Amino acid sequence: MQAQTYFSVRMRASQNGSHEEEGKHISGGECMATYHDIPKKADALLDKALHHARGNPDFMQITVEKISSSIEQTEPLSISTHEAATAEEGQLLAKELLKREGVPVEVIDNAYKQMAENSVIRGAMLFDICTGQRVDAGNDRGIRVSRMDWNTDNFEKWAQHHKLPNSPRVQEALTLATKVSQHPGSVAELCWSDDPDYVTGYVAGKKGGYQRITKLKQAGDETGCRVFFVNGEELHSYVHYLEKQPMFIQWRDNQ
Ligand code: PML
Ligand code: MG
Ligand code: MG
Ligand code: MG
Repeated sequence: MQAQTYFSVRMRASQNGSHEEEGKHISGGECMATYHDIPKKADALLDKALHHARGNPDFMQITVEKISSSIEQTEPLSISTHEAATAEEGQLLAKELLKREGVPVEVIDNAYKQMAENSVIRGAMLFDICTGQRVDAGNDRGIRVSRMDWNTDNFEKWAQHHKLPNSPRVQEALTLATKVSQHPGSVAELCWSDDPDYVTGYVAGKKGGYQRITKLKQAGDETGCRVFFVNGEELHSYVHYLEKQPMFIQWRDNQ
């Protein structure tokens, strides 16, 4: 049990009404804070939502909840970056990397087909690699991974060591991908941003770690993707892990 009490702080913002009112999703974010740090962390989320390339929100919700369960701690996934000259080249590589993580081709194809049909999902779609079927509720909410964070000082040391940009976006994405990958039922993740000005995405998995691909879509495209490929998991406990199990990422900075 950690000595400190932590709080989950999460934000979602939309335009033309709330998400429930079919508003356009603008931004979301999650972190964990001590009581003392809640104002600072909530302010960072507020700032993220108010200055977003997808537009200005007219609905925002920031939720603060005390965390009662003990917080796990884990190392970030290993990282690599693949240069792609075009989105087509990047997408071919993404499919290849998913295959290497053990996702069957038919399941990858089905996921891409469903992605094209449901382009506005806010959270993640879940696909079972045994049946190829989408196994979350199938609505436009998807599953939202929550209750994770990576101390910024530690992240900055990690970024410097790996000669990567000191970017909150990479920090958030690698935090999420690491938490997801930690679960024994997770096989792989495929993600790219719904921000029109950000075209780098990644495939993450237990074999290859966090594998960035520098171009997965055209600039200006507001269609994002987040898919988790799972291996025959009991869904209720898997989703509970994604939404509720608190986790800190901590890099050993003695290397
Ligand atoms: C997002 O912005 O929603 C996801 C970004 C994924 C890629 C981050 C990176 O490694 O550059
Ligand atoms: Mg985003
Ligand atoms: Mg954070
Ligand atoms: Mg704006």
